[in-house]
Amino acid sequence: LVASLEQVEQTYIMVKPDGVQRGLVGEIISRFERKGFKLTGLKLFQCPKELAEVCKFAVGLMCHEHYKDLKAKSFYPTLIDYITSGPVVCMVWEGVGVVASARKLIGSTNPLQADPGTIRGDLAVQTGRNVVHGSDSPENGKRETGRFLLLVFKHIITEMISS
Ligand code: RTP
Repeated sequence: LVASLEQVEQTYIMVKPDGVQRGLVGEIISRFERKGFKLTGLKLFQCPKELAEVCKFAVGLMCHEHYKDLKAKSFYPTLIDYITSGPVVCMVWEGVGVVASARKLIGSTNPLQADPGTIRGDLAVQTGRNVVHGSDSPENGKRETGRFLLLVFKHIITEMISS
């Protein structure tokens, strides 16, 4: 009843290539499950680097709208190299207050400043290898979840055409 009175949100969580490579997918999923949020989407995806650089759609899928805002930053090329260096695990999690709560579970961008008990605080040391992404607002949660669904539909349609 409480949940029905409050706003159920969706957030887009992405285990970055270092998290997948280090075998942290289960650990990260487990933290969201134990907190009590609901997993409503899951897909392993690898973005070809050429696509990430030239195709707005793919950059959006992989790097989210706010990465576009980071385009002028000196670390942007490194960020693209990092995010396209291996498969990522894309997820949608649902629940009341899930956007802000997920950011707390994830911890500060710089893992050295992230509190112990958070994913980055416990499992990472470098900003450029900070294991996981989470939407930073309910609006971006909707936007990034929308892109995730497009990615899944695109995959299903490609499979249907090629079979
Ligand atoms: P995210 O979008 O990945 O959840 O990260 P965030 O909101 O905590 O941080 P944001 O400022 O949006 O930065 C996005 C990602 O870019 C990389 N980064 N590198 N100085 C650097 O080298 C630097 N700063 C940011 C990180 O991977 C960060 O998560």
